[in-house]
Amino acid sequence: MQVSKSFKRVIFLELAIPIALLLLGIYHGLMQTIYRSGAIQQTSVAKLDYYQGLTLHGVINAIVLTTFFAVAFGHVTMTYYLKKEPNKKLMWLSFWFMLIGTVMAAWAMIAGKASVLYTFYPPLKAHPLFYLGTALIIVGSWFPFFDWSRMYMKWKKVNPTTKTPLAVLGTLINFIIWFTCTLAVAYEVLVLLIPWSMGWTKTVNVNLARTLFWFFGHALVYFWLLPAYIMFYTVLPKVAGGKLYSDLAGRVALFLFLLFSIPVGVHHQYSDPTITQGVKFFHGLITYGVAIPSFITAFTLAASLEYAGRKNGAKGLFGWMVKLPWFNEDKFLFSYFIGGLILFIFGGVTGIVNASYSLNSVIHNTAWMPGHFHMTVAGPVFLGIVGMSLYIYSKMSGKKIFWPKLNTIIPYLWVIGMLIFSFGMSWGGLRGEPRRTNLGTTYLNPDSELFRSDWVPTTLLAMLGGIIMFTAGMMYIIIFFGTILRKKSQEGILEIPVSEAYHDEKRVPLFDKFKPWIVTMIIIILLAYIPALLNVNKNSGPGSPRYNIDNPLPIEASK
Ligand code: HAS
Repeated sequence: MQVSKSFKRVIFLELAIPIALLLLGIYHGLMQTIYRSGAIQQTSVAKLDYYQGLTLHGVINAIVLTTFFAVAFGHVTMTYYLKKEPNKKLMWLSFWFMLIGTVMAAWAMIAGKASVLYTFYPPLKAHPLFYLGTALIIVGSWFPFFDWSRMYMKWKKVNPTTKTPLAVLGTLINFIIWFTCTLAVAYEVLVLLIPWSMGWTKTVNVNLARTLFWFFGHALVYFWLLPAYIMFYTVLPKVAGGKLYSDLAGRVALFLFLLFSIPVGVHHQYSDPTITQGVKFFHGLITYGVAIPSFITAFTLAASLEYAGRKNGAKGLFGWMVKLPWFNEDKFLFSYFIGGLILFIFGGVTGIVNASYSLNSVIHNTAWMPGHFHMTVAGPVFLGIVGMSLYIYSKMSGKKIFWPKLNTIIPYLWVIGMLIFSFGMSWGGLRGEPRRTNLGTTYLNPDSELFRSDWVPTTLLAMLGGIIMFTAGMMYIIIFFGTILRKKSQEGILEIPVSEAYHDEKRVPLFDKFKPWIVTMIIIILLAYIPALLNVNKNSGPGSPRYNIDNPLPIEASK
């Protein structure tokens, strides 16, 4: 499909800017593993300190990259399937909001005025520009959602009985979740954190802020995941050489995400004493519910891949696995997607461990946690994002991929690094190794009386994994920018592989409209969050003053 120059330009910028920032993002990932292994016993390197680096790592990789990509990919899917480009002015407005927000937050982090990690929990205080910057990124991502909703309604009027394309359905569901959950974080930032960070209010209700953050924070992880799921359902079966096993299964899974992505946030707060057990039980129960669409996805994709393998000539029970295009340069998306899916098997299992109230008390705030979430957000999400960014760029620019052979190997290198890293982190976590801690200055420093020899192998494994991932990440960046620097060899068009459905069930109206699902979503959210908010308002005690990460005294007291 032909698209306008302006459309191309926005998409290229939205893909390339966060990938350029990845240089900083993955460098600080590597540095984390080095600090933690005790290979260095310093609080800073190159004038950036440990927590500054960890904040940059989290914000760039988990907020900036994912949000820019979700918007760019949303533009691409809506345009490709509805055959109409979004409003250009809104596209640019959204881009500028997100870019200015990124620059503001980046300045605050690099200047050392926002070492508050990507969760920015109070009482740690950041510079107001950090909060404003993240708010701008979020608001910038809302504009396209409003425009896509308009485009969709127009399309539906003309095609009332045609099934909404799965990718369009997924994009809209993802942004309904996103819009709803970001309302809570917008309130946290604008009403609680900015006035407190400016010193206009003396204290903040930490528990209320945490609860509002997690209203947003767990839905955020599905906002990361759904673009990858859209690719797995609508693109993967095609590039594997087969068909999507069931179109309806995809719809059911997506609508279940709409119901269950938000009302689970308290599973991050099982250890918060302000929230009562009944509320935690309810959120825990729904957390098991939110695993169901992923189980549906696992079975549907496995069946689709088996079908593809058999179509490619496989025999026997497991022969289909061999007959998939693992190293096919022309179908390089397969390598990125399958790498992500393999990691997600482990990411999913560890997530289900976390969801259990009793098991959670063993692993909460330990290294197990980054072990879990790197196999999710740095698994299917990251590999989906970088693979698809390269694909879209190459197709739309008309440029051939730079170094195609290496390109198919990168995802597997990443998977190997990630499995080693996450194994080290998970093992360490089970032995009590804390997360978000510069272990080199204490527990991994042989001269310290706190030295823990049993954390030596775990942190070394994590560092080895980190080095392998860093290498894979750098190779990817070379290939992405190598492709940008190449000469155009064909006409640039917008094209994404589209999987046909093996079981293309007839249109079920319930799975083709949003209203009943949105109403049910709101009811479950109210049931989950009214008691939680009453709890934190009643049980929180006096509010907290402001703190910086490097000083145990409140800012006012240390002046
Ligand atoms: Fe999680 C903490 C529970 C999914 C990300 N999670 C986090 C944090 C992050 C995160 C970032 O209940 C840390 C936040 C912080 O900084 O404190 N998580 C879950 C559960 C799921 C889950 C139940 N998480 C994700 C996803 C994430 C993500 C997805 C990012 C994208 N998580 C938790 C809990 C905590 C938590 C607690 C808080 C713990 C604490 O104490 O702080 C589920 O959604 C997982 C379901 C997934 C599956 C896997 C399905 C497998 C598939 C692959 C199939 C493979 C095929 C290939 C088909 C059931 C789809 C086969 C072919 C071959 C050839 C082999």
